[in-house]
Amino acid sequence: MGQYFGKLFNQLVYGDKEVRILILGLDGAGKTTILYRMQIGDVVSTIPTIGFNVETVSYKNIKFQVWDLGGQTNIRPYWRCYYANTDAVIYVVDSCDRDRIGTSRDELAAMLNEEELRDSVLLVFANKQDMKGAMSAAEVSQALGLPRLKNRQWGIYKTSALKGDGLDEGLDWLVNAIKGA
Ligand SMILES: Nc1nc2c(ncn2[C@@H]2O[C@H](COP(=O)(O)OP(=O)(O)OP(=O)(O)O)[C@@H](O)[C@H]2O)c(=O)[nH]1
Ligand SMILES: [Mg+2]
Repeated sequence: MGQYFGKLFNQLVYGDKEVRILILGLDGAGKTTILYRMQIGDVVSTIPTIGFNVETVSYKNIKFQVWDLGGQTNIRPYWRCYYANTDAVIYVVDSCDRDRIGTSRDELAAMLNEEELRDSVLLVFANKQDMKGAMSAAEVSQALGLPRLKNRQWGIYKTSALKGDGLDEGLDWLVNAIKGA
């Protein structure tokens, strides 16, 4: 019964449309690892992404079209080419990369200023929690300035893409946030 209504709800709200999600964040944060964790449920070996990967991922009866964009400095300016019609952004942070958390905050702030992303939901993954010295979710949240965000539905979850921890919790939040948006 629940499944029936879930399906009906999805058809009513989304029709055949897939939910469009962008995975963004600095190079090496773990975006591609997360994409393939979501899609095949395992760790794949990655190389730095030049351009993008796009995959369709089904989660809780919803079809996501997930775009994973390369995060190197010289290709970040191209992120904006993908912003149109984006339902949610998953912003990935390497929680051990204290030196570049300020850069990550600046890139996030610039992105959230874009008109095309005005209605997009923001899910932050404080990734690499399996490593010693990782910043807590609260530290990452503060460093990114999340508590000061206005007119934005956001959530932060600590994850280890390597171990598969925290991703489902984050995606559950995302599904509810999108349904409620
Ligand atoms: N210890 C640890 N390593 C991780 C985790 N997630 C990703 N990595 C590693 O971090 C490195 C970079 O991961 P990628 O997924 O390629 O990073 P990316 O964000 O896609 O990087 P770009 O494509 O250059 O933007 C790889 O060696 C991953 O195995 C994690 O949760 N813990
Ligand atoms: Mg990548």
